[in-house]
Amino acid sequence: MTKEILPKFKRLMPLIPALLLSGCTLDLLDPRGPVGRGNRDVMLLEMGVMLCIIIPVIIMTLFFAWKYRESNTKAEYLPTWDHSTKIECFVWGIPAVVILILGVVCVWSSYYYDPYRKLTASDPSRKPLNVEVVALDWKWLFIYPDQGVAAINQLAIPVDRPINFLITSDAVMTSFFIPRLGSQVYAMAGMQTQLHLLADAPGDYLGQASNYTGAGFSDMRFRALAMNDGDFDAWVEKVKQSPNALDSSTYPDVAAPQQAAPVTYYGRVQPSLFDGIVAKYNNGMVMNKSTGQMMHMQPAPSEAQMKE
Ligand SMILES: [Cu+2]
Repeated sequence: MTKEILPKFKRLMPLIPALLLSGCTLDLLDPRGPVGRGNRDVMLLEMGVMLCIIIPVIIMTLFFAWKYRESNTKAEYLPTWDHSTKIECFVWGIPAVVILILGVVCVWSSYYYDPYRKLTASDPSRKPLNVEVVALDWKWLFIYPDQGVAAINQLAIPVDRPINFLITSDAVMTSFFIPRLGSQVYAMAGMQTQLHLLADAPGDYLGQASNYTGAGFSDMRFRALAMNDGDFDAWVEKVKQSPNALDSSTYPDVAAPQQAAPVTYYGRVQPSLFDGIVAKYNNGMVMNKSTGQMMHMQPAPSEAQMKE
């Protein structure tokens, strides 16, 4: 019985990895923008370089164990051997070359794909879109300062237009990440981090918090909707229709901890609210983005202050 089944099964074994892979979509390996593609290429290149070591080492380990087995009396036997320049060259030379290659790739990609480096669209007349991102417990607030609107857990972005994200947190530290567009960047209270991304195809991409932050963390996700200009303008109009306003009187409720927060639109946003959120953690000070000077700012109220 076993003798009949085993040879048949062996012939099918190469199909097993294919079955395992068909079940998952690997966002990181299927990017939709230049930064995501660059991240993927660097990752694959580094994996390739490392496999150049791992595969020969595994093969040699098995081969040497088999060749110098106790029962093989024909193999070379050197009980007093203690040095081989040839082996030393391999043992030190190959790792040195690998570290050199990985080092050059690492330094180059750190500068080239620096999240703070500004991007230009294929059509340079397309101005970047500013989006202010606030990480809350456990939801994402996206403020569009130039459009005067905001949304919870939904990010709409026009295709082929650079997006300048300015990121902070009004809760614990977490990380802002849209895997198909590339580069994750930390969100920290009192800090303003930056990220420049560009989507080159319309679509609905997953966005997430990639730092564990407690109870509501698993629902701290959003949809990043990349759309053409007409659809983006329509989206902004739709958000503007919302009667909800985001200002210092409504902000504490918006920022209060909430699990699995639904998508919510705000048709009006108080100007400089983002600066106020940053200023909350810096004794009312915030850096002016155009001049780099520190300026005083009315801190955004917190839930505790409203209850007093
Ligand atoms: Cu880390």
